[in-house]
Amino acid sequence: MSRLFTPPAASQITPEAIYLNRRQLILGASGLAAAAVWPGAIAAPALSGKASRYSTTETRNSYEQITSYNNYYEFGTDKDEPAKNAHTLKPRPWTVGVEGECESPKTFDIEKLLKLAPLEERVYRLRCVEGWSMVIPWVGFELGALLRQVKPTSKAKFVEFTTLADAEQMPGISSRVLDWPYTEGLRIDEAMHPLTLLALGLYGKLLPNQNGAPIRLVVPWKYGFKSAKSIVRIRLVEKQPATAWNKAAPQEYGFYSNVNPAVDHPRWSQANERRIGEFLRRKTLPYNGYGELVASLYRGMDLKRFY
Ligand SMILES: Nc1nc2c(c(=O)[nH]1)N[C@H]1C(S)=C(S)[C@@H](COP(=O)(O)O)O[C@H]1N2
Ligand SMILES: [Mo]
Repeated sequence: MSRLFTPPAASQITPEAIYLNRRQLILGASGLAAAAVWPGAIAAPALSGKASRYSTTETRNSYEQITSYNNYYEFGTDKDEPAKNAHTLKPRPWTVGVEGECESPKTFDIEKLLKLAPLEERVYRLRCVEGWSMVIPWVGFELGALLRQVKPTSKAKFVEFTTLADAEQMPGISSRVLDWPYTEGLRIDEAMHPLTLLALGLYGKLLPNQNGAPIRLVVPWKYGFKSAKSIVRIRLVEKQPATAWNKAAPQEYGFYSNVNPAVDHPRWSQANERRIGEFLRRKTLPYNGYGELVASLYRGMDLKRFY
């Protein structure tokens, strides 16, 4: 079998690294839905495994909460609309182009990624800039593992993510809340950070459409909008890329968007948050609680200016 991912050196293999076991199939709720839309589509693979050392031990939000309270404006701006409308998204066939400032640009087929990428479960906090948060058990692989496959050049200083924008599949595209397609960006060191994940599933099942099927970014120390859903292109670039939210309201949404209780959004205090399912608000932590792992990336930067 050809390999998309160079096997890690023996010393790098962690006990928590888990691989897709294709003989062990379960038909979860999302698997049944997928099979109904695409006859012959693969069932949701079982992706359980030991928790990663990057996982939080906080109580997870339920599958029901994670899949029914969403932001995915391509399917409507109300929290319940993506779950109602996203059945029209077709996550197969699907490819992700990885290109730009690199030696060997490649187009990755989603089925091959599912079979060959070193999948791991990562339980992360997700903090939306609107002031709510959830704890979500993602299944995915490190973005850095994919980027290394295309050999970034020294000019690759930033990464731009472009997501699907298809009016036929996405009813929300007809309203101009954002300049579609939804694009996002990271600095290259943020993109290569081991916390930065490309998720293909959650709760051991393939991603439901409303959560960004078939592949979405997860950057847990940044506000949720950085975690772009249904990605079709990843481009290594020299200059800081424009992002959809920054274009829409530059004074509200900066490029960095690190979770920061000390810097308020013009419309929402960022000092505290409501965990979905809880009543009392809790304090928001700098970098969403991941400061020990990521604060060094921003040493010497004025976080009020680079919000
Ligand atoms: N393409 C796309 N990606 C997106 C969004 C969107 O509207 N479109 N919303 C973002 C926002 S604001 C948040 S908080 C998270 C929500 O992810 P979830 O619904 O899986 O919790 O997705 C982000 N990714
Ligand atoms: Mo968000």
